[in-house]
Amino acid sequence: MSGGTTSYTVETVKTSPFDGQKPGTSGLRKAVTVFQQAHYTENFVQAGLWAGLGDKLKGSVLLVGGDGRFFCEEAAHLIIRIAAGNGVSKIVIGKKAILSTPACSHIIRKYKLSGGFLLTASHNPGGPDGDFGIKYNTDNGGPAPEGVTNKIYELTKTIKEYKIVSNLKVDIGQLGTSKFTVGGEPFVVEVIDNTADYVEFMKQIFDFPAIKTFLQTKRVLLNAMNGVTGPYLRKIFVEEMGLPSDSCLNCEILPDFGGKHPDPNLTYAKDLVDIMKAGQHDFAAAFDGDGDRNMILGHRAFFVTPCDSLAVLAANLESIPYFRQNGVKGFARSMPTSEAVDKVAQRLGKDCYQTPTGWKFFGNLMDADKISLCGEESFGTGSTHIREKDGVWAALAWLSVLASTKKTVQDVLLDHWNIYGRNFFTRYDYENVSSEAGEKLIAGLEAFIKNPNSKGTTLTAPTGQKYKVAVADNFEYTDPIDGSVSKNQGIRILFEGGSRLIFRLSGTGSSGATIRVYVEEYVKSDNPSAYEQDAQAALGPLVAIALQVSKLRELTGRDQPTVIT
Ligand code: G16
Repeated sequence: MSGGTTSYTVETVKTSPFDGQKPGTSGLRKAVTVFQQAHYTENFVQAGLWAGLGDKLKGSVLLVGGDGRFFCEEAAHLIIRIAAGNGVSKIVIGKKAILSTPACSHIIRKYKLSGGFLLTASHNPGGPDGDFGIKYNTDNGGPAPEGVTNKIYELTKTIKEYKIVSNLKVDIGQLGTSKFTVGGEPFVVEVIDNTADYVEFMKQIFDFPAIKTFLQTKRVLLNAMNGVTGPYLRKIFVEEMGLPSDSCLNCEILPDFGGKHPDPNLTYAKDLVDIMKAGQHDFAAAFDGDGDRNMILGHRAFFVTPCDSLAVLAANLESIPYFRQNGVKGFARSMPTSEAVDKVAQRLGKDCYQTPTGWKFFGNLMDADKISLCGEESFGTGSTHIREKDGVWAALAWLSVLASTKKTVQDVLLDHWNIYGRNFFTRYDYENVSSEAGEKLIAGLEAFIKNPNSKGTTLTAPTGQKYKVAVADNFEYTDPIDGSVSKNQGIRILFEGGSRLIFRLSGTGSSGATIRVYVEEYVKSDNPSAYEQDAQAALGPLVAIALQVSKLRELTGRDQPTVIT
């Protein structure tokens, strides 16, 4: 492939700012129609280049990859043209702009690229009426830290022009390298295979032959939910591990994810849960649109909460060659994630860090070698192998644990609770609530935590259980590596005995507000009849207190959450 000898000229296009281009928990996510407005995507990409690369912009080498959702290819072409206009020397891009988020992180690190643009709204629905998203990742392969995302936002508020080579056309449907001359300087676009680098990397991290042997006697289902993981699942589980092709479900990447919500949880992956309930399979995993989230199920749809998944992996990392070779440092979890992993850290004598929600907060800890494994209640699990959470990696990690312990998923969990006790955990999501109701709810809780009488007060559930407030605050995080401070990261009501209620507004929605209520109750290991209960039954009283103290029903008019996980 080659762009020929034509010399291209850079144009400077006049523009004006758009409101609301503030990156959320993970990049800018809006309706596709918002991104399709003239200059909207261009402004954000230009601001991303300035903020992300500063004086290293000229001559930089960037990755572009996306989850295949509607508008990905158009956005990729725009990024190529704007990058060319800004003196970027090379773009590395997946064929048809397709790369999973974990693969993007790996490729940036492996080839020592300057950074990259990830085109995804993750688990949000896609299609012309769905959502699109753009995220800038830095040269460590991870999401840009807040310093950079804040700078992007500031730049989008004052942007007056962007640079572009609007007539530059590249065929991104074919592997190979295209060379151009832009303003007298060389500009290269390299289209790479979607899965090769990532699959190769997984083979270095895990013991593929051991997993393959284990899988010979097991029935397994892997659900790509029509997101980006389909081709990765086929390569790894069908071609490498020899599973029958019908083990991998919904593996065709669809621009609208088949009209579904590509979010691997009990609500949006209910089809998989129902198949698992029939009892024909031993293990299942599902992945989100861009492949960084995972849900793990055992026989008869035994659900592993992401919090427990993190804790179990932390306790069993020696099952995985990568950790046997590199050793295990500390662990980290986002604040709303249950304290199950803390208990493993304590027993193993490791540090355990508590960060705000958002994978970007783990980056510094990983780069400083403070942690080896981290995770979030929002179905994210990952390690230092890259700087994003990694769905397929998590499934392989679980299969490694099962292969080495020779136990079922349920028995792994029962044994874990028997040692550490159980942190019952659930999250209630109220999606698409009005922004006003969301803000009022947080304001009411702010008043509760600021009231000096709240600490020490006892809250009583309608069923009589009592919980005494030990701490009530709005979580603030000081990054132990760079000292940066992130305030207002979620209302915490912490009770004596280790139970917790957390309230936050989601930072990944594209309109209105999503209220998240996180509920956790700890039961000690000496009480098997308590820790073997159904989680929703065990958490009922605390959920009732959460609804009371937040006045959620009154403020939102909602009787039921949209999603319970
Ligand atoms: C993103 C972030 C995660 C975060 C999740 C939920 O995940 O990368 O760190 O936990 O959003 O955030 P919120 O509660 O603010 O909606 P993803 O998979 O959407 O990129």
